[in-house]
Amino acid sequence: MESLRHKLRRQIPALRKETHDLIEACSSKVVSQVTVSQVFGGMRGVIGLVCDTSLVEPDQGLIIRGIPIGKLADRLPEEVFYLLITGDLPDSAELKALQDDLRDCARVPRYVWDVLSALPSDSHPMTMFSTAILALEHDSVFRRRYAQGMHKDEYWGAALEDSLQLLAKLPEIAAGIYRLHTGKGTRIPSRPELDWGANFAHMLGLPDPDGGFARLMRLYLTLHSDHEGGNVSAFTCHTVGSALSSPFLAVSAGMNGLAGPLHGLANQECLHFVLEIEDKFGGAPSDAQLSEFIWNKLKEGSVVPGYGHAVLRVTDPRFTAFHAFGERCCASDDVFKIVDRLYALTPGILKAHGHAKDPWPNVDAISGSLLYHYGLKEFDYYTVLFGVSRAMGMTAQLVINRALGAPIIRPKSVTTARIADLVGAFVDAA
Ligand code: NMX
Ligand code: MLT
Repeated sequence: MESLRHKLRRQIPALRKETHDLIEACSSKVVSQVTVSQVFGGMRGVIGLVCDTSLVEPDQGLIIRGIPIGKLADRLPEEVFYLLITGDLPDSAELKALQDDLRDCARVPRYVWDVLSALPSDSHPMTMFSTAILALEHDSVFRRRYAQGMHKDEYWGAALEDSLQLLAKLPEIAAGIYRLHTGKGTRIPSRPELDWGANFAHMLGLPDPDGGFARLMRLYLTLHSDHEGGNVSAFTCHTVGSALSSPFLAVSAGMNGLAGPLHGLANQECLHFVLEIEDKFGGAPSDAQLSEFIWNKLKEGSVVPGYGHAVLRVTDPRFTAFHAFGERCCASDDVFKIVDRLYALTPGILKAHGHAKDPWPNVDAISGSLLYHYGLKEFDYYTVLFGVSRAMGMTAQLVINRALGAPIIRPKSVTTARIADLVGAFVDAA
């Protein structure tokens, strides 16, 4: 049986050669052009990054190493991490070796809890989460070995050690934040014999008589694991990591981007939106009432949280996977019913409104309703769950980038006047 470290050590020379040969053979070939609207429009659609862990196709959604996310819904999150980083699903021995590795480094140092306890208890859970990751930088193997003069061919190995240390600790840290933030009581000791997702569910401490919440948690962690390289958190992590900042510094930075309402925090915003509807109408409203409510929000200049996407142009397959789960476990729940009716009505309204390029739901439109059903009702915590999962994609991308010797990120910016100059437009210099 081959460990993850050995497998990567075997794979990396071929990966380096493939990339090197492609650049040698085609270095001046054009893959993308940039228009003025893209320069001013968040670089939407500009191909300027490579990410081999996953790809988001506008008409299909997330594809991890060639496998559509819908086909991975029954896989454990650890299996998906292995797939992201190596390109292969693990066999049972490889999976066990990875799970053993994670168990071996799961203990969270005391100082992390001291730092978290020193924060105001009403700090946003994402602030706590990002701070805890930053604090762990104290023990970074990458930083220590870099200071000792590590050869650049070995960067990926040190980045992998830090990544495994981080992933192993995240469930306990995130569950600890939940207990601290919600005042639900002391931290619940880990049950290392469980898989990563089930152990996390256990440490959150919600009643789970039939194991449904653990199943949801595994699905949640699998579906959110990666979304190619250009989303705010992945791109931020990549940029910070490209300065050879340690994985802890890079992932913490990525989490700060995930904490924004147009990115990962949309799941919190979305449940808030659904509960506002439930509260206003005393339960699930009629379609006419719901349409009027959505239109009023749009007229007030708000976005409908959970709808639209910078890349997708169809219903997010992660939404579809959660929807199938919800239909099995909570179809008669009012909150789920509202989410369901929003799905029936919002795309048509957004099309008629005519602003959003993608009127379809993304993953955040539904995830909260399922958590809510299982009693996880503190919706300002939801983005932390997203973060635990997304750390897998961020670290997988980072390890591969260090293996490929990816250079420091440094695109060129110019002034507005220079853009005008470049395209022959007139701009008033005053
Ligand atoms: N509700 C209302 N208006 C919208 C929505 C929406 N859900 N989505 C986009 N628009 C508007 C957008 O504000 C923009 O308005 P204006 O021209 O007045 O500036 C216009 O439509 C064009 O935006 P797009 O090009 O369609 O979207 P963009 O690529 O810039 O942004 C999102 C993508 C996801 C940021 C945007 O669709 C949005 O704000 N959605 C709601 C928040 C959300 O669900 N975010 C979660 C993303 C997924 N995640 O997990 O991170
Ligand atoms: C994500 O999962 O990162 C989001 O869907 C946002 C994105 O891809 O831009």
